[in-house]
Amino acid sequence: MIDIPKDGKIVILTGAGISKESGLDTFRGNGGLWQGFRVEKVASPHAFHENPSMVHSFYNERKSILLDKEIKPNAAHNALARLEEKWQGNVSIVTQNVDNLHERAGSKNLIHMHGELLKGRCISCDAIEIWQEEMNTESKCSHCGQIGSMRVHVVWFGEMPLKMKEIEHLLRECDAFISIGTSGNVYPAAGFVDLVSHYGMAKTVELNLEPSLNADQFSNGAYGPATEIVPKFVDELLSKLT
Ligand code: BJW
Repeated sequence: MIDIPKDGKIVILTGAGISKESGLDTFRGNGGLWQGFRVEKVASPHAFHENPSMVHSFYNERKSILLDKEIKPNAAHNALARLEEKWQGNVSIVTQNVDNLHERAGSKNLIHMHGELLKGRCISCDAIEIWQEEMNTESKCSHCGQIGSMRVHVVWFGEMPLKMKEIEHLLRECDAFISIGTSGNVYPAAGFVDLVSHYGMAKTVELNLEPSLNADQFSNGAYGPATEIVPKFVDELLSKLT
């Protein structure tokens, strides 16, 4: 159990592990490959330039899985939404996930630092729009009318993650930083715990199936499936309020 003020500011970083038990694959565990490609080979501007059809297929397939009615927020997403609703201080979620399970669970204070799978972006005019259907090399931007200029609105390797200024501000100000279901392979997210520790006295907690690459940088850790350890952690935090 961590000791933070009842009205303390909590920042939660989530990764693919929180959505695993909803039926979405992680990137680096079993099933972390797509048709034999490592994610680095598909999620990059270079891959899109060389083979846009392959990259569109990768994201079209993931979109159709996310839109399957069997895919729902799980007990971990629900617990974080409950924490945001009941906690007396501020709770912010910074997710690396491009799925929409946090918002479907009811989380409101949410930043998608690696973008959103169900949106498209025009590389010609930069307009962003909801895009749930398949995208291909003939897709047309509804803003500027350009054909073939649409890409999925996600952040690939070598691109700047979204809302970094806002995230850095949250990390600087927080009383507790909780990292859930992320392997610590990908920067800048993997460096957040180091930043938080550098900035001040915030408590840092890792909740994961197994210790991540940077587990030793956290002051506390609990290990197990997200649907078990996240609700338990949230219940413990909320029990401080009664
Ligand atoms: C469970 C569970 C259960 C399982 N319950 N848990 C050297 C040093 C520093 C940086 C670099 C470097 N070389 C290159 C870089 C930069 C590069 C990078 O980090 N590369 C690494 C490979 C080294 N980063 C970038 O290019 C980023 N941009 C950037 O750095 O810009 C410059 C900059 C400078 C300064 C400040 C800011 C910026 C962009 C990164 C974009 C990443 N994009 C992807 C794809 C997004 C679109 C898509 O979804 O297709 O994002 S890659 C992929 O990895 C995806 C994820 O968000 C991301 C992180 O993965 P995550 O979530 O950690 O998943 P896994 O699979 O790795 O781990 C799952 C975890 O769940 C495991 O720990 C399991 O134990 C756990 N788990 N089941 C609980 N049931």
